[in-house]
Amino acid sequence: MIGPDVAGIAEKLGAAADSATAIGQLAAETGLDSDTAYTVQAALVQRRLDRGERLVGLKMGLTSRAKMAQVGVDEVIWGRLTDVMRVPDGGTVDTGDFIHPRVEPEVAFLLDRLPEPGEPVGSFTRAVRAVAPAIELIDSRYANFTFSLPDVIADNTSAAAFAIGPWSPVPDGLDNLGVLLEIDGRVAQVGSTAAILGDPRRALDEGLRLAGRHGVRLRKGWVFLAGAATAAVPLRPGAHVRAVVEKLGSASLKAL
Ligand code: OOG
Ligand code: MG
Repeated sequence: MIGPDVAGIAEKLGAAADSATAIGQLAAETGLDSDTAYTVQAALVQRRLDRGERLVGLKMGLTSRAKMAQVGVDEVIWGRLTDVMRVPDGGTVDTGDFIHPRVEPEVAFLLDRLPEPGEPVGSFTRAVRAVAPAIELIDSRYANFTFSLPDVIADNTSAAAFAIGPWSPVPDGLDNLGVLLEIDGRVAQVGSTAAILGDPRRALDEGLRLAGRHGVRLRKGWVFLAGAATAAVPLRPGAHVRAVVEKLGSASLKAL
């Protein structure tokens, strides 16, 4: 049997991102399942690496009920981050580079000594050197930000840009810190890190396990986004965005 055209789907998604033009969903018509969708994701990100981008980390998606409910997909997913997606803390993004950008508050980990593939994380403080508040800018390449599970996996889990606030040493507890997303100084979303799989440290176990299934090894020095604790909010031109995580401080960006 001939399977879905992995290279062709990756090319369509890459062209949609490059031209900031939405496309229709592809999984149903091409018979794409979640496993093959990760192969499409690898090809889509390879397109970026081929033009000189570097892999700098991994992001988790749909690790909170708020996110699952917002997009109507209820499985934890993961995607790849490259250097070009990183915006300096306090930096500027151009909304014109994206289709329908949304922002969400995240907790970032700076990875250190990780277990061998297949091994559990074991000591979190060995695996993670530092933690930081972060903002993820997501931009589904599908029209109306609407997708199935394989569609969003193939689309590199809507990854588009991210900003990371100041790094802090790993605090004693990460499981119940208040999270705020502010737009122009007004609170747009409120949550707790408890919303992230009960404790964002679990996101790392899930990331190691799920990425490991596809032969992807997390690296020392990589950034790891644990997944948003709240729903995402549309990013409008001119907006000042700040994500605040209790004990960790804040990350911010401005939109043109
Ligand atoms: C998928 C990406 C989800 C998160 O933090 O849950 C994600 C989407 O919502 O488009 O990044
Ligand atoms: Mg996210």
